[in-house]
Order: sequence, then C-alpha cells, then structure tokens
Amino acid sequence: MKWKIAVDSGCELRKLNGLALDTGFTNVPLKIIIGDEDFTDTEDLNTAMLLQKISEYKGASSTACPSPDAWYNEFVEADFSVAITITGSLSGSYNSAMVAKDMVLEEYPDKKILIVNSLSTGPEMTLCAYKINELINEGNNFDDLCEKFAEYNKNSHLLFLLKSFDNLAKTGRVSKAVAKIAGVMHIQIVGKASDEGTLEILQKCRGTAKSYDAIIEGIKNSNYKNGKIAICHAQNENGAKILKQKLMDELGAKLVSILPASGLCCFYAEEGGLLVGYEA
Ligand code: X90
Repeated sequence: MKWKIAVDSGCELRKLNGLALDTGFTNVPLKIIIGDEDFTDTEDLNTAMLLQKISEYKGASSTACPSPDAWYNEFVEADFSVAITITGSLSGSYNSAMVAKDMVLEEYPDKKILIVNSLSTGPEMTLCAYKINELINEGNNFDDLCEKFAEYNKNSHLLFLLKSFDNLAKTGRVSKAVAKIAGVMHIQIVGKASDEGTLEILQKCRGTAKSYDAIIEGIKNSNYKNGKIAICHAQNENGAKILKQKLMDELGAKLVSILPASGLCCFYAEEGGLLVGYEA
C-alpha cells in the first residue's frame, strides 16, 4: 500500500468514501473502561448501550489511548502514512503515535510518516481526514501534502454543545470551575476547542434554541465563508438534523455530514452532546 490515513477513535469516521487509489484508511480505537468492563471503540460498539451503562454506573470510569504498537501496525503497512490524533493536550494518543513513528523509521528509514495533533476531536478530525485524502487524490508528494495540509489546518475548527461535564471533570479533563457551571440544572454549554487543544467555554445557554444560536454565532465570529461543516452527535440525531438545517439556512453551509459520535466522544460529550467541525 502506498498511502495510509489513520485516525484514532476520537474521530467518528469509520469508512472514508472515495478513498484515493492505493490508499488505506483505519480508525484506531481507544478504550472506554466502566468499572471492570472494557469497551474497545470499534465500529460495532453499541453507543446507546454504552451511554446507558455510563449513566447507571456509579463508580469511576475512564478511557485509554491506543498503544504505540497499535499505531506501529498501521504505519508499517504503507510507504507514506498520515495519522490524525485526538488533541494531545487531553490524550496520550498523539504521544503513542509519535513513539510508533520513531519505531517504524528506525526499522524502515525510507518510510514517511506525518503525525497530526488535531488539537481537537470528532468532526474536525473527519474534515482533516477528507482533506488528506483529497491531497493524495490530487497527486501531491509527501512533502507537498504536509505543507498544504498545515495551511488547511489553520482554518479548521471545532465547536461543541454539552449538557454535562461530569465525565470530563471526573477524569480531570476540565477544571472544577468549568464542571461547576455545567452542573447547574438546565444549563447547556457551547464552547470550542482552544488553540491549545483544550475546552474553552463560549456561552452558557438556557435551552436548546439558545445553544444552536450560540453555535451559529461562534461560526460567524471566525470568518466563515461557505466551508465544509461536519456534525457528530451522542445519540442526538434529531438535534443534529435541526442544527444542520439552521446552519444551511443561516450560514449557507454548503456541505454538511452528520455521523453518530464514536464511543470515546459519547463518553465525554455525554448523551445529547453535539460536536461541529467546520472550515472557516
Ligand atoms: O486518552 C484518552 O483516554 C482520551 C482522552 C480524551 C479526552 C477529551 C475528549 C473530549 C471529547 C468533548 C467535547 C469536545 C472537546 C474538544 C476539546 C479539544 C468530546
């Protein structure tokens, strides 16, 4: 295989439509650990069941990133690999991929490997994977692809709508102060992936309609001009559809994909959560 595009399961994409010639695509799973049960975040994981278990389980639950070996197995298969990881500020996945890159290059010095720390998750990773595929399709060589992708990545963003920060707070991924805000009844939080790859709160909203408006405003504020938009949802397809319609009506969004969130994003975004990736 000439090219390999590998994302981790911070990204909901399980299959990349229109894959370039001689190119493979893999989603490398993280794990969700609820009590003494371990769930590997593959395509067949039932996320409705997962969310149910999470809400019923009162003890500590957590997640675990892929090992360097898991990334290694992807990179050895291709001449040129591009890995896109969930934000390295909140997960060890990026580090694992970097370790794997060194392992592979020591053994196969002619291979080329690009590790992208998305500083984000979910649908922003999906947009990035499609962009990489597009650049391969156009016939770019590895170095040109790296350069063009870096340029693209400056203008991709992520917004989120969360109704609870419990799992983010319990696992130490947001500060106690942030968790407290979201703990107030009926408050929804609209925020964005910060430039540092952490959660940044934009607005506290009472009611879903206000949250959707906050998302539209967040996108408008970053100079949006018709770029692609992708949405993923934690068991909230209806909300995703309503939001999609608003994005099309109010922003003229040209292409919108809606996918169910991965198990990992369901765990952290929690039931009803929405993530919106877009190109500014
Ligand atoms: O390595 C691991 O165990 C995974 C840890 C991941 C922690 C963060 C996941 C966030 C998922 C929440 C809303 C979007 C936040 C975007 C921040 C960059 C989704």
